[in-house]
Amino acid sequence: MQKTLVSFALAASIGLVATGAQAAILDDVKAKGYVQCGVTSGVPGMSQPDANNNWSGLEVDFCRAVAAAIFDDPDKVRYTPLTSQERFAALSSGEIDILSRTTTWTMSRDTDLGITFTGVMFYDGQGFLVRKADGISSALELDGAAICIESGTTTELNAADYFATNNLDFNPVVFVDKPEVLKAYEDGRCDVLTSDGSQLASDRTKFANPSDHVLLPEIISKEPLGPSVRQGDPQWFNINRWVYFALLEAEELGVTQANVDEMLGSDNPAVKRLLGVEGDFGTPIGLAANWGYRIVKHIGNYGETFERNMGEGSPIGLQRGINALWNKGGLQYAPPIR
Ligand SMILES: N[C@@H](CCC(=O)N[C@@H](CS)C(=O)NCC(=O)O)C(=O)O
Repeated sequence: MQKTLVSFALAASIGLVATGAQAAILDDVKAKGYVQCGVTSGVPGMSQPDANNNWSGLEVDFCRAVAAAIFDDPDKVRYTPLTSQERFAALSSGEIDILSRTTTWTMSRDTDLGITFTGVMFYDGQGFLVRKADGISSALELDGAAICIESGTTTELNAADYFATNNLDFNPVVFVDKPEVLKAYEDGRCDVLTSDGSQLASDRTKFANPSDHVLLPEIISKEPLGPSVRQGDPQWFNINRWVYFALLEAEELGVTQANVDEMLGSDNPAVKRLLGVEGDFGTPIGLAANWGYRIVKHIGNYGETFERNMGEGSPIGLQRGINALWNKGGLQYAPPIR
């Protein structure tokens, strides 16, 4: 009997610890007053600091949206630049609260590293950038080429697969961070730069003469890039997942940064739920009822952040393509808020 009681008490205390752990990240974030967000060392359009260390980009906007939902203040974010190799340990160890850094959702990362992906901010694929002067028109002409790559990436693995599958050789020139990769390519130490297509578009903007470099037509992989969080905290996972969905839902419903206040008076029940005018979808995830309003007020909807950071009017100049909403021919789709 005594034994049963003891084990019950033990189980209960373990249960309590587990429950405490579940709420830990949001509580910790609220207590410290900011979200710690893992980013790149600088990829324009995704995450890039300016001269005053103000970060911007699509992936930065995701962290800002989480801060807006929690604090009604998108500036309550601190940034940790990470190399490809450092990023997962930084998340699993608790050094950062969110990893939002050009990171491809793969099975092993999702199941074997103590982290969980929460959505896809950018559906991407790996491509190749070469000097126009070299006159190369297809990746199949790259036999024996020296290729600049960052280590600890899917990029490295996909290149190996692609060249092996096509019975081609290549000479990988591998670096641990982005500035080294770019410098090596610019210095002519390699013939080819390979990375996620979005990054190649971004990298090109950094070169002295962007039009001297061309993207080859082959896209050799699927690179669903999205934020991830530590495993074991369903509340933090849900917050991150639903912040992403709210960005999409706002776009689908036509709620923008410019009209969000007017939309508070909308008759559309879906708009009312998104903005917290009707129902309370905040309390179950530890947020205020108007968490969706806060996101759109401070960040805008998904389409607005895409256009501002990566879109045709931005220096990166990408079309929406498969990142359009599902009802506009793309893959971006949010389950309903109800
Ligand atoms: N999406 C790929 C590649 C991501 C990646 O880390 N790419 C490098 C460049 S190829 C990067 O973003 N570097 C930024 C940095 O080191 O700051 C992955 O998740 O493995």
